Amino acid sequence: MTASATTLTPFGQDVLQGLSQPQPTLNSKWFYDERGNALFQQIMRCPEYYLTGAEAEIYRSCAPALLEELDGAPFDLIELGAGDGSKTQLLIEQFLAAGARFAYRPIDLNAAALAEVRDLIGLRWPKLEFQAIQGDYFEALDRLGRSTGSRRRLVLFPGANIGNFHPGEAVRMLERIRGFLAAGDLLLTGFDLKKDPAVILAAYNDPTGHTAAFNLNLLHRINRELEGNFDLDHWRHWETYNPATGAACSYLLPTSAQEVTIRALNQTFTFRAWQAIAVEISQKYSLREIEGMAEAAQFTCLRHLQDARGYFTDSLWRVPTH
Ligand code: AVI
Repeated sequence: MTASATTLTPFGQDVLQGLSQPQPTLNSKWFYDERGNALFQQIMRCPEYYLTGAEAEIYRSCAPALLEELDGAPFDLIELGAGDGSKTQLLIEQFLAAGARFAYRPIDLNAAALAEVRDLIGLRWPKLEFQAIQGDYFEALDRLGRSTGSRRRLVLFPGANIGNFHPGEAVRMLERIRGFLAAGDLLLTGFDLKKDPAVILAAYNDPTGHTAAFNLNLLHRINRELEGNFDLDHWRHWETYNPATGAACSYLLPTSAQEVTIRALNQTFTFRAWQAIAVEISQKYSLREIEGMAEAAQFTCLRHLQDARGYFTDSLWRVPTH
């Protein structure tokens, strides 16, 4: 008998649903348990994973462009997915040096990451108004409430996290964010750009194997949390990049036929040799496509802030007045 969906954790429900499809999938949002977070930190330090350095380069110099759009008015700096907050600190430093008046309100699912950011901010800038909000983006935005327009909002959505959604879903998500903003509010979103496919493939195939370990950790997590018996010696990480669509996709591949029992789901899944489980999309965009997304989500695209190599953009959008 299959475990009833109601008795399962959200992780269990999602795994059951994903692995029961003709094309099995696992959602990459489940990568980030404690081990997954540590592995992602290692990926961000890999020289091949250019995204982190490129965005830090942009954050180091983008404050004047942002402040210019804010016209000296006080504002709330809201960050979706605070991570370790290191890039945002680059921005806060410049904002404070320029005399900007603002409160910093990071949002993250991970309570430990938020506690670290709180400690760091408390140490460096004890007088800065700070509010950490734990939860998923929309739950947390709900708690903050809709913008009344009396105090401007600058929302940061960094790290190319938007790329982990299929393009249609990404637009819907940006539209939802817009629902919490008022005319004149700003959204700064990190997008990884289309480029030499070899550079993109290398970023998701580092020779040290951190990305492979990161993806395979999802099977470990199923074994640990849902009493699965994936035999990790028979699964491989595989990456593809399609320059026509801009989709970089990760798969987990069984090198021989596998029968996997997941006790918490009361289910056994069979996989033929090389039958892929799709796990992650990391969508790459052109500047033109990003401008189209801004329009579709009813924002005005103000400017693209890019790194010197043109690998990455943080695109600055405003909610128009009508
Ligand atoms: C978090 N996200 C933007 C990363 C990316 O590039 O898609 C996750 C990642 N997956 C493998 N390497 C990094």
